[in-house]
Amino acid sequence: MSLDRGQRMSNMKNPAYNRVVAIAEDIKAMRIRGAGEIARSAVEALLLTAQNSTASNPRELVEEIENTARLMVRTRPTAVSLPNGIRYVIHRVREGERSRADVKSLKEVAIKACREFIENSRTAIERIGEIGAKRIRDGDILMTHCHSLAVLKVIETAWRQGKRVKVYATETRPRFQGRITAEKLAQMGIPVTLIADAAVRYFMNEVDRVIVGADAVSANGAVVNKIGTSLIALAARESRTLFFVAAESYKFSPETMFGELVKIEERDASELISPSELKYQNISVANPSFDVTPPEYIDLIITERGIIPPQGAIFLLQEVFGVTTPEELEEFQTYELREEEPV
Ligand code: RUB
Repeated sequence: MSLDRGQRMSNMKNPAYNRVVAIAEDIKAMRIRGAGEIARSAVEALLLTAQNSTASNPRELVEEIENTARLMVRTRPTAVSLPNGIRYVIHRVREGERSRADVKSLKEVAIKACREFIENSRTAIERIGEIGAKRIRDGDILMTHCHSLAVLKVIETAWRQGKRVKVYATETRPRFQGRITAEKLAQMGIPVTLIADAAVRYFMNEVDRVIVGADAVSANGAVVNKIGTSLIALAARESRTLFFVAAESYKFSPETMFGELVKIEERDASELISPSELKYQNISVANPSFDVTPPEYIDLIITERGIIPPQGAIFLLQEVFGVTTPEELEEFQTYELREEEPV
């Protein structure tokens, strides 16, 4: 995968190198997926790198960790949780290096930062479950899209509190993550109906609340989530159905405070149709994996710090990432400027 030769050679000395590459490949191939899990796995790769490093001095250790970070940010471009997780660790490691820590204590700094991020991100999901469940009423009919751990936690918590909800889960083509959602809900005994993505408007009048996850939240409160989310938001708005987003604060995109736009991942055409089934050479296939729901279509965003209106995204970003400079953001970004998809 895309490290230059020198970086690769230097990291291959690390006994965990193959495991680190396997994590990157799993993220790319979506065996590891969902913004939260992607971030935790990327930080897990940094943890493995730090734990197994045989670096003889602090600089070598920092370079190894940075190389793993570079490998990770090139896997999937849209989930901002990934660069945010990486920056969390790198920031602390560099601070440690600046304070002239020796290689042993710098290793400890790195390990502590990785564990902290992973632990905090899990606690954040629990908190979102508690906070979000307050906005679910007994008897509510819910609709969700794709497979989001944050959303599942909200529904699970409400259910455990005795709120008898029913859920419509969209299939979520082309990768069918909605089937995972349906299975997870069914395992918890929650009534769930799997529907085609195209059936969303057909059922929308019955629905009390739509709740989806996020891969990125921008400074203006727009939410980037699985392709099809913005169409569901449109249908919800038309029928005056509330539209909620469940997103941990590490999914908020600091770059967007400086005018960057979120990069939308374009996945392989074969996810839609195999080349052998495509009868005419002149049919092109487009497969964007995410879309952008504008803030006007979103009633509230449930974060572990509390519920905010989408217009409050900028304040949360300033609180969480206020000290970060554009230069610091640039280094591990997965973002690029695009004219056609303003966020
Ligand atoms: C997953 C997706 C999820 C968000 C939030 O897309 O769009 O809604 O990532 O998930 P993909 P979570 O399957 O392409 O990764 O709440 O688990 O972080």
